[in-house]
Amino acid sequence: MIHLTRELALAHGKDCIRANAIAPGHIHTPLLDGLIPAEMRDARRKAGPIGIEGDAWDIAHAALFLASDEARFITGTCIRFNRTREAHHFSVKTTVRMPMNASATMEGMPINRPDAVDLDTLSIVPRREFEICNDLLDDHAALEAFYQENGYLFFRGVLDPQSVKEARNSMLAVAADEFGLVEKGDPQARWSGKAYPPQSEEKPCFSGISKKLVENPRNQDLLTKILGERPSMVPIVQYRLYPPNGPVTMVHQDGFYSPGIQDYKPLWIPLVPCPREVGGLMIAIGQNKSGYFHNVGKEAPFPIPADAIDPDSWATMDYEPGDLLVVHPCTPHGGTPNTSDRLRVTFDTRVQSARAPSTFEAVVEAVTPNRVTLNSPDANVGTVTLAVDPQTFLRTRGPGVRETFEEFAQVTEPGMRLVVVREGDRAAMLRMGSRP
Ligand SMILES: O=C(O)CCC(=O)C(=O)O
Ligand SMILES: [Fe+2]
Repeated sequence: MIHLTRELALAHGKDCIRANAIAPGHIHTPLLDGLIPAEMRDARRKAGPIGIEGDAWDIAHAALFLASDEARFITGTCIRFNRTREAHHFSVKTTVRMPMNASATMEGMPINRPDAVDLDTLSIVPRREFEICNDLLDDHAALEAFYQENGYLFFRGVLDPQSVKEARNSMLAVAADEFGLVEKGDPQARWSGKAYPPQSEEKPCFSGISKKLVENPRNQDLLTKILGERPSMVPIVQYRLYPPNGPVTMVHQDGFYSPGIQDYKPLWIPLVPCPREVGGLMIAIGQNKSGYFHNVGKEAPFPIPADAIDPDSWATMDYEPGDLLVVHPCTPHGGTPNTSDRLRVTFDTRVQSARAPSTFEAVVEAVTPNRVTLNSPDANVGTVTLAVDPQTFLRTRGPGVRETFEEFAQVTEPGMRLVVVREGDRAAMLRMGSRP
């Protein structure tokens, strides 16, 4: 509505027609009398910063003003009423849970702006390109400095070509056999017209594709240079087979969604040519130094406000198979739309120190209300007992289902395969294993 209002104002200003909008929020009207309980009415009243109940007269006076000659110079605006939340007129949520312990890694305060307009990923037009970092590979200090300063590293044609081809073939085989997205054996990956079902990115049919590529000896050498030590794969991978005109990944910061840990490097890997029309990843260069932009004043997944990120910082590239984009956990990034007739075939994975991995797969051995004993196949981890506390991010039953600390001991059973993030002696996250 706000965009429509602005467009109308721009289009018809020359005809002396003004266009303004009113966003009422929580307003009590005779229609609601008896429909909503008194407690809800009270909560709605308290939810606003002024703490009084708005009624239809408040809206009418605003409309009268906007329509009057006194408002002759006002067009393309929106009057918002005493609100703390968008579009949740009947939901009275009294608490907004901070995801995990994000505040611990944040500079300053989290963004808490219940009335902010959300950033629309599709409205972003990246105007910059990346710098190519290949010549920094042999100077780890320079590489790390570039990464911290700019929030990314981009390398051209560095991954072992055979490993990339194999990963592409494996993903295209899944695309054909599991999802019917392409003809079997079509290296062009021309799209069949079928949709990629939501939440398919971690399906077991993909398992092992990332591991094979990451463990290729030439890629291991490359990743050792990038990490400054031997790498191991974080067992969380998203495989993406994105058809034309499908949904794009909304702008987010990976670190916001993973508890505490910052000692991993997210990798984004194109397996087919991804020129602009096929789409790929765009990132906000240098915006990794301002903490998290996610708005905790909104519902999960806490969309970033439209005005939070410098619009001139957005960059993307025409990607080729063999390229590698390393994104900082605090760098805002999102997908760009696929407007071609081909599939966008990419995956994103993460690497961490092999010596002291903070994220690992493990099988639950024993559970108490505030402890979990885990057995990891990774010899660097072995068997560990970790504390579980109310800040532990618990999602042991699958995507989208979060458990409370109180439920933990009931829903977590010996034998469960989990992905664990450890922070010293405590579990920062326990998440259902995904066969990466
Ligand atoms: O490929 C995409 O659309 C999103 C990738 C992403 O979020 C990541 O690599 O962390
Ligand atoms: Fe991401």
